[in-house]
This record gives sequence, C-alpha cells and structure tokens, in this order.
Amino acid sequence: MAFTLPALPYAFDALEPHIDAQTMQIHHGKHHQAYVDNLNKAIAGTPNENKSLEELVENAGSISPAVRNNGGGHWNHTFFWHTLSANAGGSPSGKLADAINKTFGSFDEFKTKFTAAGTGRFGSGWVWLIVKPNGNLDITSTPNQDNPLMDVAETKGVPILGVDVWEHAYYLKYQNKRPDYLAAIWNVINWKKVEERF
Ligand code: MN3
Repeated sequence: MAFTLPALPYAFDALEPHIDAQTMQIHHGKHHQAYVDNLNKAIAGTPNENKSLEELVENAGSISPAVRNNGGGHWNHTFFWHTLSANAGGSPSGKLADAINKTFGSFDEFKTKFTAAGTGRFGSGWVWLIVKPNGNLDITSTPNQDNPLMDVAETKGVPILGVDVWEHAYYLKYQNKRPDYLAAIWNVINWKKVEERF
C-alpha cells in the first residue's frame, strides 16, 4: 500500500494574496509529491511497508534517515494544508482561546512567541503549537522535516498548529523575509481546525 499525494483541500490560489498560487503549486505538486515518492521508495520491500504514516513518524529515528525526512515531510505537509484555509484568520475561541491566554498571557503574546520561534529556527524547519503529554500547550520548533511526534523530538507533544518555515514555503513572494511571511500567515490560519484538534 503505497502512500499517495492527498489533494489540496482548496484551490491553489485560495490563499492569495498571503500565499501565492505559484508557491502553492510547487509546494504541493513538487515538494510534497517528492516526500511521498521518496517515502515509498524508502519503505518498499521492507518490514515498514505496511505501517501507518503515524507509526513510521513516531519511530522515525530508529527506522532510517530517509523515513525520518520523507515520512516527516509527508505528515507535516498534509497537516499544514489543513491548518490553512481561505476566509480564515482572526483568533481562536472557546477552550483553545482560554488555554492560549492562560499559557501565554494573551493571543498577541502567543503570536509574538510563535513568530519568534519560527524566525529563530536556523535554516529549514517548522514551528509548532503542541499539546504536551501533561496537557499543557507549548511552542516548539523542529529542524528539517522532524516533528514533535517523533521519537527524536527534543520537545514532544501532539501538534495542533504547524507552520512550514522552509524557504520553499515563502521565497517566491517574500524572498528572504521570513518575518513577513510569518506575519501574513495569521490571515490564513484555520482556527476552527486548530480548535478541533485541541
Ligand atoms: Mn514545505
């Protein structure tokens, strides 16, 4: 059972002007597709062939660098597409809003800390809002295609929000200005989905 590239849950231009259509086309059709293809190559004919993506990701560190990079890439991007949507943005409500206020002081403080973690990630990686094993929220960042579910993660937890800070996620529109991309991303965060995950 080979993995396949999931369809984007919206049109390539749905996130304009914050994320441009060409970036979405390349990001989904080329980058995400490559993670799927290389994950399939890495597990073909091995005992890992029939494992779920979650199982592969959780044990990535002990399986292989190829599964860590490409299994992570497939999981992270699938999660990312559903974290975003058109006509989104605003702020979280209900229990998630309460938890964010309690943990970070306010929604604005949360955004400042999340942006700092994403800006501070040297090179390629991701920034996450996670629920830790003790139930508390936390912000963490991972290198490359690692994520907080992995056995190799420094800070473990269940992601409810994740933002790709690889240059391929923003370079065409924002060039080297990662902070501008991270400022714009709040306009397309699907808080209903994040609340659901929480
Ligand atoms: Mn990416």
